Amino acid sequence: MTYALPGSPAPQRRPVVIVGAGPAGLTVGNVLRAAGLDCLVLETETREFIERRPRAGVLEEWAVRGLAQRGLARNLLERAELHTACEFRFAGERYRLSYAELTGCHHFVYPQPLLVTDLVREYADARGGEIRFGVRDVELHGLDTGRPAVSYTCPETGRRQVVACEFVAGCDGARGVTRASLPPERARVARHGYGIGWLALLAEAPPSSDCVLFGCHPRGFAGHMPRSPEVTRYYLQCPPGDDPGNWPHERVWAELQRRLRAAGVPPLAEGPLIEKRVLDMHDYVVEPMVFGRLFLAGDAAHLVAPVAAKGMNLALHDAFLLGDALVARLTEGDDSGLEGYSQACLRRVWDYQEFSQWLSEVYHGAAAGDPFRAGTAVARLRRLFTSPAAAAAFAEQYLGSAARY
Ligand code: RFL
Repeated sequence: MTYALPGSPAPQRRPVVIVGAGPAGLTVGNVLRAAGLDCLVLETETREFIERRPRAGVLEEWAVRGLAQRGLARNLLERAELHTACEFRFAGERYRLSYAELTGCHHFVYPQPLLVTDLVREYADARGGEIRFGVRDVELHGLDTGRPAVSYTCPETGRRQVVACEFVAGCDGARGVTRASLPPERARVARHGYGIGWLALLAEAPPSSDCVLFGCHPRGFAGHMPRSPEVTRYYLQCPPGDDPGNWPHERVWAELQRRLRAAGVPPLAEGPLIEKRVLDMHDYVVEPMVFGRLFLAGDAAHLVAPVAAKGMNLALHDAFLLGDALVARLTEGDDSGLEGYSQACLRRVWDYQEFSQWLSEVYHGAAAGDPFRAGTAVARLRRLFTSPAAAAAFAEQYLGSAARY
């Protein structure tokens, strides 16, 4: 079947169409271009927008190694900060967990907009990859045939354009369209809601510690995540669906100071809040991540609430596997990578989801209004600082450094 729309230009042809220019889609595109394969990336936003959108910042060592092996980590390796520890604050005390000593691995802190900027530059400017920004109304066709296609409205002409292809990479994030192309009877979406909100903040203020801080407080969780010498990400637990307007500057800083206070530490360095939004904390996993010629990757396939800073890492894991599998299929006719793709991704995805749930209870138990949950949350915390085996297991999960998933 060929997809042609009346009054539209003749269909173009590419081996792979990638929907979405986030970390997942751009990494897949870079892997394909490095192998000399043609592809097209379709993105609804502008280049300027995606290069500035603030989000994640913590990358695991295996993910950085994977980027470096594919020639995608030059700036990151020069500029990222290395983190070796995190600190829990509860009951007015501080407890530092030096995960690098326990695992030999560390976290790289490199803001997502910088990574996206590097990946776009490498894909479009260095490797000659094609990317169309500002597209509208992306639709997928014929995914369960050998000749799928993707159509979209071209921003310059307003006309529908059709691209015939062999494979579609669905990398359009949590609010994209590709996930909806999986028929419900062929894919299960497993969901989990935490029943809480997080006020996600970016402050123009230097970090107040050399590491990530987790405040587990009866008034709710508070988090401190250094992003750069000038900018710090903070989180405050809040009611789900809360209005960011309920959180003026003074209230935010008073609550952060209160929830992150610990004996012997100076108050947090305050500064203007440059981002303030409420996240509805939830997770989902699509199983399998494949339908016919469509392969989902990253947040399009699974969302993990930012409890343990796992989302971008999982997006990169999928992208490495999908990029390599597409190259093997398109250059050598080897289907094994594509056949095992979903299962190989999901093993790490479910492991990270489980860890995020476990950690969420540590963060939020004290404020659950249930003395039983508060008690078990403190027991989890104390175990990390009384049992070296528990600390080592935590460190391995937090760093994603297990030998196998
Ligand atoms: P993205 O980054 O959302 O990219 C998807 C792209 O697709 C575009 N798009 C479309 N394009 C074409 N057609 C359509 N119909 C489209 N619909 C959407 C979008 O404009 C976008 O450019 O997904 P990807 O590539 O899967 O990457 C996932 C990560 O962005 C995400 O998991 C992380 O940001 C999650 N996350 C964190 N992950 C970490 O590993 N470490 C962290 O420290 C961390 N912190 C965070 C986070 C997410 C946060 N938010 C926004 C919930 C902190 C926050 C506040």
